[in-house]
Amino acid sequence: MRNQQGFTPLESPDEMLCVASQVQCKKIQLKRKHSLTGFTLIELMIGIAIFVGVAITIGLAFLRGLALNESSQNLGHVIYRLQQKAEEVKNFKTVSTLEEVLNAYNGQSFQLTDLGDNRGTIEILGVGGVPPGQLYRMAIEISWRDKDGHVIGEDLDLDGVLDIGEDIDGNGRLDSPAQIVTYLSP
Ligand SMILES: [Ca+2]
Ligand SMILES: [Ca+2]
Repeated sequence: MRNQQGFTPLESPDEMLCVASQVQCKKIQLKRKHSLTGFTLIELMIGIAIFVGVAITIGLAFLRGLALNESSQNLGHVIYRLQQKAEEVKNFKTVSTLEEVLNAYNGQSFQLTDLGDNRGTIEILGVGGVPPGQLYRMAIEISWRDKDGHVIGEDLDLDGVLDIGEDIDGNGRLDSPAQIVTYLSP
C-alpha cells in the first residue's frame, strides 16, 4: 500500500512510475518529502536570531556613523571659534604691548557660549632657540563634553587646569583635538 501523507497532491505521472519501479518510487517519495517539509521551530529560531543580530549590528553602525558625523561637525565649528579667539588676541596686540597681551591672555581660561559644557585655555610662551623676546608661541585649546557625555580633550573636569591624570600624552599641558597654534612677535 502506498504511503500517502495528508498534504500529498493527487497522483502525478511520477507516481505512476511507482507501479513499475520501487526504486523510482522511493526517490520520488524522498524528493517530495524534502520539498514539502517546512522550517522546524529550531531553524526558525536560529533564523530570527541571525536576523536580529544583523539588524542590531546595522543599527549600531548607523548610530555610530551619526555620532561620528556630529563629532566631526562639532570639531570643525570649535576650530573655527578658536581661530576667532586667536584673532581677538592678535587684534588686541595691535593696540597693546606684548606685556599687556601676556597679562590679559596668558593662562586665561574661557568658555564658548554655543558648545554646551566646555573650557578652553590660552598659553603664550617665548619660543626657545631664538633670542629671548623675538617670538612667542600661542596655543589655544578647548575641551568639551559631547552629547554622549564623553569629554573631548584632556581637561576631563573642564576646569581649565591640568590636574593629575589628565596629561595623557605627558607633555605637561592640556591638549585637545581642537587646538590651534600661532606665533606672536614682540
Ligand atoms: Ca582639569
Ligand atoms: Ca597633554
